[in-house]
Amino acid sequence: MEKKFKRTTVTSALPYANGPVHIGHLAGVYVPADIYVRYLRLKGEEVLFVGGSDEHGVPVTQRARKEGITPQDVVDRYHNIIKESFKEFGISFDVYSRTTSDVHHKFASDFFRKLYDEGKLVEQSTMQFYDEKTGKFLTDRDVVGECPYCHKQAYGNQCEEGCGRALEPTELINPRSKETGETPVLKETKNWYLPLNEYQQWLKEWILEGHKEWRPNVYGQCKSWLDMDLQPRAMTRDLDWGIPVPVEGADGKVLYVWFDAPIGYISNTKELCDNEPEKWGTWEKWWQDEGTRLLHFIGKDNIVFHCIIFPTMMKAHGGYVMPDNVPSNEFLNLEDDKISTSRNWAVWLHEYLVDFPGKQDVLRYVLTANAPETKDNNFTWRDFQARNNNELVAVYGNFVNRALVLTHKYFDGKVPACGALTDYDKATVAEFMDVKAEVEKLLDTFKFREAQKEAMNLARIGNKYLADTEPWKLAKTDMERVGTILNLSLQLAANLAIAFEPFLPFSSEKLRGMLGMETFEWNQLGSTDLLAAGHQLGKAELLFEKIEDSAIDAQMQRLEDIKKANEAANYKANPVKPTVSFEDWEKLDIRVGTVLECERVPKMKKLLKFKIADGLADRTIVSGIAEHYAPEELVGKQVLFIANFAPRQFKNGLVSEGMILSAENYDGSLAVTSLLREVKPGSEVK
Ligand code: B3M
Ligand code: ZN
Repeated sequence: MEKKFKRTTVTSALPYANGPVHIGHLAGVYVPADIYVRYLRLKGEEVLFVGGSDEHGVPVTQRARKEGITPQDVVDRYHNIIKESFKEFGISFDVYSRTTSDVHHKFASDFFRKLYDEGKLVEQSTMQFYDEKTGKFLTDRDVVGECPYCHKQAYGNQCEEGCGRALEPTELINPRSKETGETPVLKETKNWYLPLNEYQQWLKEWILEGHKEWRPNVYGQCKSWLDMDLQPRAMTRDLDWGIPVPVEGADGKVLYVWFDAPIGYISNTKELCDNEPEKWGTWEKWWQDEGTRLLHFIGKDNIVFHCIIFPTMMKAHGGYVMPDNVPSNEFLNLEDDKISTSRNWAVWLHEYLVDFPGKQDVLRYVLTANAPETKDNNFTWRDFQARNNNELVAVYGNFVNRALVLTHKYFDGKVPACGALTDYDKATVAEFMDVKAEVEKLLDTFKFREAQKEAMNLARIGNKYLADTEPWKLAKTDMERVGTILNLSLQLAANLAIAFEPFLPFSSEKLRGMLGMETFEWNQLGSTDLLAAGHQLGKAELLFEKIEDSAIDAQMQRLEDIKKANEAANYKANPVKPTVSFEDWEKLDIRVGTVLECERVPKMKKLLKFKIADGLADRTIVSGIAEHYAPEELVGKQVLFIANFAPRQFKNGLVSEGMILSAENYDGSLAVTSLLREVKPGSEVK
């Protein structure tokens, strides 16, 4: 990266405080941002990492409504859960605050007021959807209906399930109120708009000409926006949860959540700087100084807000630097299915920590290995296990462990002296110096997946080196050579601790302790002098441990259960068949029988053979319910059967004299019908 900046401000999208965070959040935004920030810090660069909770907006009010609590209750609960999850996963924010803070309310309010006073906003009366049942205007997300472009179900502000387009609620076909299902009416209301159209030319030059290096997905989305005519966009809303619009006559109106949320990055910075001015200086330094490079880490559904709307707000306000890059990720799926909070289809971070305590780095590793950088990607539990067992344990952990254990064995845990290097040693050193340049190049261009893969190559080089040189075989004959091999191996292990710090901070910290390294910095990477001869190593411990099948099976079972619960919740009965006459019904002879015997049929795994007392004689009925009942469960029970069903012969000669009635559940499971009260066998069902 050319050095034209003095410092970097890194923001990561403020998650809505309406629920806990899951692996999709971590993979899409927080892990990559954290890797980048840790990398810069390790290089000794001046960097600020801003996070926080987005506590306004309709998702919060929707949750409150569902649970019958206040929006403030909702955000208090989830802000704390989210903040704790991030801390547990080592997401190293310099500040993590919230948009309900006083500092933020004032900052966002002042920001709006300045735009208003300077005539940068356009006042417009429009017809807005209004729910007469509740007496409230409906926000964009409170209205649902059919997308006019792709005809999928869409929210009033965006077609999330379908084409992804931003929408106006009035564009929806067949709009309905999400809360009441009522068809809303249009009612006049006054709001303030940001005239994006006036900034279109500037945006085109700044992004389309000036930032061709942005990721293709980001650049492409911007281009498709800027190729259309931008429209003024309302920055206020008729709603009672949010920051009151600081203008007379604006009662019952609040700032649009996408107006106040990105300002949260700035107000959170201000909060930090006001608290620790000696350490951080002024907030202006991080947002308005020409020497500051601004980066927004976000998910793909936030691109337009960070590349078009927020920059336009800052441009209209004046004084701010523009984002230099917006590394946005696509989405992460879970077991080939879209992650969804409402369907509970997610791996929640706070739950992961209970199931896999101390394994934060494993998840970080797997999420980076599958980072959805260029396209949607997929998380599976089998892959999680395989990457842990075959890469972290077998490659990284194994190499480090061998280097340390051998040193403890042959040199009492003291770093042996390095003798003359063979050509093979030199080639190995050269190889891992290449890795450093490669990892840097990839990190500088936000290619985290590839960068981590390269870092892993260091461990592969180390493993190969030990396997090829076989120091354990030389221990009887040439201790000096053994010393050289282990010295180089330990230097490599020390390099691994540095290279992996951005990716796997907990493991790096542990490894640093085992190697007895005081501190390290990025620029030492590639050095073979990180550990002096004679330096005492700490105790060798395992960096990673194998994950057993049972742990993965438990996770798969959990997902299976969730899928079932969702299926049950979504079950819709089949439409009713054509009407039958009374005469038709009378043709069927349905009777009650008592099960005398019941047994499995050899070689026919679906069949049970019944002996039924039907009041006249005993009859044999064969029924395909063996996968749903154990034979002994049914003996002695009364069942309903069709007595005049034409006898059916099975392949093995068995003849069934009737049919037992069962109901088919939503998931295909069968339940045998029975009576609420006992009757004589042979009783007819009428
Ligand atoms: N809360 C949307 C989201 O979580 C929003 C991001 C705000 S960033 C300023 O996807
Ligand atoms: Zn659509």
